[in-house]
Amino acid sequence: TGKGKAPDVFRYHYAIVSRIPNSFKDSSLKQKEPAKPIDLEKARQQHEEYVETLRKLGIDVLELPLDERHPDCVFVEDTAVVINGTALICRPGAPSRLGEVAVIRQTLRKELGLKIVEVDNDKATIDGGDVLWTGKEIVVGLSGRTNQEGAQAIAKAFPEYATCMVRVEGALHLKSLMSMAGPELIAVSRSPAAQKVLKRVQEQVTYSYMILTVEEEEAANMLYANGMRVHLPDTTIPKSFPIIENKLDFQNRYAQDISELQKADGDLTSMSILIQKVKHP
Ligand code: CIR
Repeated sequence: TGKGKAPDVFRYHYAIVSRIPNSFKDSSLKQKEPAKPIDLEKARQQHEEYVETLRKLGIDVLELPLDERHPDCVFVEDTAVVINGTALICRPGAPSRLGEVAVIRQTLRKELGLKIVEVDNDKATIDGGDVLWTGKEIVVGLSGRTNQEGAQAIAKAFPEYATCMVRVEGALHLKSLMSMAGPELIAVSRSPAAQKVLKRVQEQVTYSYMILTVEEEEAANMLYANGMRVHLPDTTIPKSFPIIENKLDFQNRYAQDISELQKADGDLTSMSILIQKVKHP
């Protein structure tokens, strides 16, 4: 089966991922107390499978070497927002993660030739996990990690698109609660926390979107690229899996288990930065 048709905005050529350091096991940030112990070998295996899955989508994956000084470095999504050839280098809201951006900046600039934009307000914090690019506009979650100054920096970096802000509670990031599951299609769970934030999104956005309602909160984070979806497996999302499986236009899809990364609050979008091919003049 060929690759599905996707509008150009969701057609990606490259991805940046980062390998998992040993420090991930004990020193990565975790919301849940007590945290479940992480099986490092299994985490690495799942990450390798994730990379393979990205390759199956036709994406050329750049794997950065692991960085022991940054236990959360596998969650590259939080370090940069890349839309349409421009990369905004984030200022992650967790102080332990600020240093992760250096290698990402370098890679985006030198290896991928993107236009780099820096945040010029040192009060601003941004985690890329709070930035939902719908293909038409940008929704920024104001969370424990991303503040108003951060949202303003995003709006300034991408003046060609409308940017709106929504308050996020009860989740680490906006994209822990919703994600794009197709062109003009937002996946979101039935959970009260997710529905509350969805309502705020719908009040703020310029376009209207279709909604795919799933059951488990973590099922709402999927990865849509090149006409295909990557979602969690039935072992993780038993109630939502049949909903996803039965969607007729979801023929091209991959189930990817990331259970060990979820223990550190990772999700499918958090482990890659997706990038379109830049047209050099
Ligand atoms: C953190 O707390 O920053 C990491 N342990 C998890 C970040 C996950 N990022 C994301 O979903 N965008």
